[in-house]
Amino acid sequence: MNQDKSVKAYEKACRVIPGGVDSPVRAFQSVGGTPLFIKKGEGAYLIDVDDNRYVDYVQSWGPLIFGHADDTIEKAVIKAVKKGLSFGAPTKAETKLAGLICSLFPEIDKVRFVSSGTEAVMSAIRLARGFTCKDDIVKFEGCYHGHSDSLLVQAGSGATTFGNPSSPGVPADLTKHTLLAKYNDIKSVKECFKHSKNIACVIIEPLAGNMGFVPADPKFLEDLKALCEKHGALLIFDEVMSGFRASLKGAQGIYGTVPDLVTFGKVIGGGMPVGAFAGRAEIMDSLSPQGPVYQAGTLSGNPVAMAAGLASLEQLIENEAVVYASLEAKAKRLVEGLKSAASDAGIALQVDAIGSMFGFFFNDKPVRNFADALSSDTKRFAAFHQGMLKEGFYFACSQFETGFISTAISDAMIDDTIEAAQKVFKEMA
Ligand code: HOZ
Repeated sequence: MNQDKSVKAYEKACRVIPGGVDSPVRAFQSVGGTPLFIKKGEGAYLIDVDDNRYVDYVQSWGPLIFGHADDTIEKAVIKAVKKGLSFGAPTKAETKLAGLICSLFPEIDKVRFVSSGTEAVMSAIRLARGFTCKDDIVKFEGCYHGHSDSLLVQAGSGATTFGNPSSPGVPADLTKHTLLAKYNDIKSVKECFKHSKNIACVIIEPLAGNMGFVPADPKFLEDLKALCEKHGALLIFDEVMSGFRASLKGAQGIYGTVPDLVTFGKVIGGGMPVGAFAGRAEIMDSLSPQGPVYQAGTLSGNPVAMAAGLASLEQLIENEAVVYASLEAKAKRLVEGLKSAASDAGIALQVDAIGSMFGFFFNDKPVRNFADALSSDTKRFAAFHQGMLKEGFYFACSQFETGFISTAISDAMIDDTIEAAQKVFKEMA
């Protein structure tokens, strides 16, 4: 497979962009080779600047649940673009999208839109602190909640991929308010509450997607909720990845545990930069201008982004039963096929899939937390990634990320993926 043009494009990018990329994981450093430079996306496929086609299991890291350049979303975006790109003033589209979200989640009264998942989480944390008048927060090792200062502590995703789960440039004075607990381990959370009487909130990815794909145990989430209630702390679900992905109601729709605040991103913007945080009116009304907690953004609720989000969510709501059942069946078909192909080659692979999210670890033991995830064989992952790329299949370029199925991916494509994986696993063994 010729990737010369991507290699050249990367060299050129490295001269003017740090590491040649605008988000670290994209650089392919942990899997080797150079990143593909993308010319366009078409349904299930990514097409690079050398005109190679790949079945895309990354889907822009989650947003593209209907695949690339979905017709309905594209039309909605073009219609909105023609009316103006940004106003910095309210539009009815914001109210409509917020209303749609409130109608889906009975426990959500109000929503505020921002431009990214990082911003959504950062704002939700400030709101939780302002509302409870407490300073400390609890996060879990290996969970990634964007790159804001207080949350870049033992973080997953790129931070883990590059072996620096905590970043220089974040003053210790800021992170002293961030307490760490162990995923799926309620005792470690109890320890945090013993240690501090000043905990504003506990934030968790209920389906962790940034240390690889690691679902929470249902009982663990229930216990977490009870513990937060007991101590007067808010429970925040970071559903930037799992929102509208795991099910129409995200992880909440699967587990039934209701958080106090929830953050969204990715699918909620249908491929445009959108994030949101949401919750009960008594909490959300603490936000400025109604309340004292300040949060703002010129591009928040951008009309083009709202149009894409609406087109995406309306399609999902209309086709809920068909879409999610079929996405989950495909995700399971893929991971079960990968597992059996790996096992035929004598390679241990742990797999999981919920809704349209999936993950696999080169590990002989089940992965339930960050330490387990870190014990996976990243060299094997790199070999698999390189091999699959040569066969025309694009997986996330780190062991510590999640895969996504879009409606554009067919059973036949999945079967081809498994066939290619059989070949790659044999070569690896
Ligand atoms: N941290 C993102 C995935 N969890 C990667 C985003 C990107 O590189 O686009």
